[in-house]
Order: sequence, then C-alpha cells, then structure tokens
Amino acid sequence: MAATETEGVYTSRPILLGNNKQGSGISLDAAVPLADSNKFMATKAENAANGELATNPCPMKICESLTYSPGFWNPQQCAQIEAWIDDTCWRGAAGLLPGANTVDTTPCRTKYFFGNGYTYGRGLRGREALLPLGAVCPIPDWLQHLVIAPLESRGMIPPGWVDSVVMNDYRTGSSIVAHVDPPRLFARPILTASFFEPARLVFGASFDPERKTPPAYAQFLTRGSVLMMDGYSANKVTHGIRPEDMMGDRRVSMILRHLIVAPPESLTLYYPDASACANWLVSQIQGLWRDAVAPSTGSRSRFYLVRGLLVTILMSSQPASSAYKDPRAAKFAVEAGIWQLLPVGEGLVCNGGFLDEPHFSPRALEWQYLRPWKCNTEEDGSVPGFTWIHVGDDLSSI
Ligand SMILES: O=C(O)CCC(=O)C(=O)O
Repeated sequence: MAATETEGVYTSRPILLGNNKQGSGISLDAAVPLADSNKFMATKAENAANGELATNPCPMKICESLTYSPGFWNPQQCAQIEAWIDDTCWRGAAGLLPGANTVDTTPCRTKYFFGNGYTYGRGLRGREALLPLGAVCPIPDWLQHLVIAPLESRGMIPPGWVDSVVMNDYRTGSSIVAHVDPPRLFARPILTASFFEPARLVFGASFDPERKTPPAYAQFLTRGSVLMMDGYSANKVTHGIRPEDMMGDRRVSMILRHLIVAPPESLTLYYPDASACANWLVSQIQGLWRDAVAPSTGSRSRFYLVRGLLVTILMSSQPASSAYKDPRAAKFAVEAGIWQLLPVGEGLVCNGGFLDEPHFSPRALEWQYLRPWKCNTEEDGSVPGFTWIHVGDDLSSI
C-alpha cells in the first residue's frame, strides 16, 4: 500500500520463517471463537500511541503478533475467487470500473482500490490522505461474498468491519516497498489474503540494491491463505515484498482494512487532480444544505447532503409549506438522486452550476449557472444561479 521508502539500517540477523500462531486451515464452518470486538475498537487510541519503528526489530515479537491461516479458502474456492479477480482486471483494463482512482497501473503490478481509497507513494509518508467518496469503486459483491463474508462468519473480523480493500496484482519482477500501513488512516489488524502463486512477506528488510539489511522475519503466504497483522508486526516494523520474494509469475493479494472513523473536520479530503482551491472548497462544503428559495406551491423542498464528491438530493415527504426552512424536514426526506461534484479549475461544478471561492461563505453557496451558449449576465449585471443555505454538518446534527 502506502509505498513509502524504508530508511531502516538494521543490524544483520538470521531470518526466521513463520512458526507463528497458525489458523488451522479448517473448513469454513469450523468453530472459531468470535472476534473480540474490543480488539477492533481500541485501535484508534492504540494508533495514536504508535511511536517510531523499532530500531532493531525483534523476530519473536513479529512472529507472535501475526496470525496465519493457510488454506482458509480451499482450491475450489480459490479458483472461483481467481475467476472473479480476472474478470475485475479485465473490467479495469477496459475502463469499466467506476471511480477515477480505482486502478493504478505500473509496469509489473496493478493496484485496485475498493470502498475507500487514499493517496500514497514516495514522499507522502505520514501525509496520506483519504480520497473523497466516489473516487474509487465500491467493494464488489463477489469480494464481499467470497472473501469478506467467510472471514466474518469465522469470527475473524466483525461484520461490516472491512470498508477498504486494495487488490494488488503482482507479476514477475514486481515488489511492494517496505512500509507500515498508515496508522492514522487504518485500524488494526490488517488482513492480507493471497491467491494464485505464493510469495514471502518480509519484515524489517531494506530494499537497497545490496540488500544490506536482511529480513528480521519472513512469512510465506500461500494460495488461499490469510494473514492477520496486529500490534508489533503492524506498527513497529515495516513489511514488503522484494522481487526475489515472488515464487511464481503472478500473485494477487487483497488487503482488507477498516478506516479509522475520524470526525469530518479532521478528515483530509483530497482530490489529486484538482487545484488547491477546488480541494479547499470540497472540504468546506461537506454537510447538509437546503435551497434558499421557497419551492413553488405544491412542490417539495429539497436538501443536499454533501459527502466527499457526492451530493445526495433529499426531497421532503410532504409538499412544502411555509415551514420549508425547518431543518427537521430533512430527517424525513427521501433520497431523490445523486449528483457528482466535479473539481474544475479553481472551483466546483455541480448540476450545471459553478462554485468558486468568491461565491462561497460558510452560510451560503452561490452557484453560478454554466451556460456558455447564452449570455450569462442578467440585465442588472448579476449572474443567475441557485443558492444553498447551510443547515448542519450532518443529518444527525439537526
Ligand atoms: O501483498 C501483500 O500481501 C502485502 C501488500 C501490502 O502490504 C499492501 O498493499 O499494503
């Protein structure tokens, strides 16, 4: 994931190969204790407390904080999942997957983001930012049913916990550089499911051409296995895959994670191709808005819930009365459609309107109509458009 470079200059030490807690590779209906939900809840505080990486990673601590389940999916289940993987890759290559940031292709590996995506890469360590809703494809149904649901039903993760999946399709010669999954974005544990051919996940290794620092620990990841990283292995030591760790010409992994729910004001919304001003506007207009003008007699009043780059239109269930300004009407409103916010130049386009900084205030958004084929100025010199009035931060806040 977050492909940050390791600066680790660890002393040489022997490689220890996986003798950690192993899942039994039991069939899907085998009894396994239900996941301790506290373990999944405590991660925010835990992450905040995360300090620096260990300077001399301890193989035993790495091993003890990994849970490896080989054969979690049997060969028949793997074949079915792999067929869906191929189908998804084909759709990605054909441009049929929704979301501008769903597919990231480099010569030897392709990454697919589902559910929630984020910015990552060289130089972004510690500054990874969540991409707005709609920037990546929702988690596909096949992945939910064939990969996530069995983990839930075996009690390895709470139902609904996985809200972000990255699928890495590695070919010969590819690698994923040593990194720690951004602790301010992702809760622990982190799960990685493996398909097609096996590979070794190495902990605490340097990726310099001389391989000056050998891995402190290496974990084989076989077809149909799932590895859970928590505590020390997830936070105190980097993990990665060097080209020599690939044991076949193709491996596909799925990284299953849960986003730390941050208060909206602390969420970094970032649209990589947009201008700084457009990104700023996106972050400022998150929340609930209503039309400034009263709806005509017999019509319903409309509210607009802005989440990321998506605007959900909410229509009041009763024809509007003089009480159309009453924000409680939004609570009983029904969803009437979705618009997309499009960053364009120094502003945003939505439903035929353009918003830029001079027409923004925390209380009102004055959208200007985009009508290039017509004179856009009325006789009094003003530009026609529509105005939204701020109602609240969310439906729960009214
Ligand atoms: O492919 C894997 O199993 C690990 C990938 C990984 O660490 C990541 O995508 O963050």
